[in-house]
Amino acid sequence: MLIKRSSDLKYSDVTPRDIYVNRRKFLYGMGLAGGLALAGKSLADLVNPSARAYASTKLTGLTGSPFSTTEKVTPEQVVTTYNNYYEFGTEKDQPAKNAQKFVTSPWTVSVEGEVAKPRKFTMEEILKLAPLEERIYRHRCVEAWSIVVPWVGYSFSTIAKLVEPNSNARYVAFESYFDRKQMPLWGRAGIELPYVEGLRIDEAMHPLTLLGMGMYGETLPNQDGAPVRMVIPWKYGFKSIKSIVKIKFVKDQPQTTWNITNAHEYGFYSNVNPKVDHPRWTQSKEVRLPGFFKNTPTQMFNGYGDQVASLYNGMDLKKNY
Ligand SMILES: Nc1nc2c(c(=O)[nH]1)N[C@H]1C(S)=C(S)[C@@H](COP(=O)(O)O)O[C@H]1N2
Ligand SMILES: [Mo]
Repeated sequence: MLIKRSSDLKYSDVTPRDIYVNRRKFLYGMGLAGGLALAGKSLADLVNPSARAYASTKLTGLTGSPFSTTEKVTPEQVVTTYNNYYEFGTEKDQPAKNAQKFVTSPWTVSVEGEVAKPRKFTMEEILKLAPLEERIYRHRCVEAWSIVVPWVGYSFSTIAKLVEPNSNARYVAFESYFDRKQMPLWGRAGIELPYVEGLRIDEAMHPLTLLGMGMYGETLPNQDGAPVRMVIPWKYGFKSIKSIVKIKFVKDQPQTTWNITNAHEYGFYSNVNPKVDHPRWTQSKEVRLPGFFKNTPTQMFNGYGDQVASLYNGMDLKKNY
C-alpha cells in the first residue's frame, strides 16, 4: 500500500468532493421536506444550519487520511437512524429516538491499569490531543449489513502512548457509560451492562484503530456513540464500543459483551471473515445500506487485510473467531 505522510496530504486530496455536494443536497432536501424540523429555528440556524435533527457541533480543521476508502459514502441520514446501541433499545430505529436527551457533557474518560501515567481526560482534552482526521472506513456489522462512514478522530495509539503502557499491558479493556435512569430500556437489552469490549495490545496500537469523536464533519450524534467511541474497521461492528468512559490496560484477555452473551456465536477476535459463517447465517455476503439485497461480497478483514493480516500470522482464524 502506498502511504503518503499525512503532512503531504491536503484535505481535498483524499475527500471525495461529492460527499460534500451530496451533503448539501441532503440538507437542502431536509429544508424542503423537513419543514417541521425547521419550525422554531432562528434565522441564524438556517443560514448556518446544524444540518442534523440531532445535537452536534461542526468540527473544523480536519485533515485527510491515507487510510480512507474511495468507496461511496453511505448517506448520513441512514447512518444516524439505523443503529445498534442496545442501551437505548434493540430495534434499529430506537437509538436515534431514545438517545436524544442522553447527557454527554461534561464527560471524562479514565485511562488506567498497567500504565506509568494513569489519568482522566476530559472530552475537551481528548479533542485536542492530536489533529482531527477524517477517515472514511467500511463498517461491517456481524448481522451482515455494511456502511461506509466518514469518521472523525485519530489513532487510538495517540492517547495510549500518553499514559505509557508497561510491559504487563497485553490487552486493552474498554467500558461504555451506563445509567439506568438515562437508559430506561436497559432491562430489555438482553445483554449484561455496562457494555464492555477488548482488544489485544497490538490490535489496539495498530494505526487503523481509531478513537472516534465525530462523523460527517461533526461531533458524534448520541445514537452513534457520543462523545467518544472506538472504530476498528477490520472487525465486526460490535467490537466498536460506544460512549467510552473507561480504558484499562490489562494483563489478561478481558471479557467482552457479546462473548459473555453467547460465546458459541461471538468470539474475542471477531475479525470480519467471509469463510467463517455465523452459526445462523452466512458471512460471505452483506447488504450495503441503504440497499436491500445481500449481494455485496464480504472481504477478508473487511478489505483491510493488507494492513492487518500479519497481526494474526500462525493463528487459526476458524478457532479464533
Ligand atoms: N455501548 C454499545 N456499543 C456498541 C453497541 C451497543 O449496543 N452498545 N453496538 C455495537 C454494534 S453491534 C455495532 S454494528 C456498532 C454500530 O455503530 P453505529 O450505530 O454507529 O453504526 O456499534 C457497536 N457498539
Ligand atoms: Mo453490529
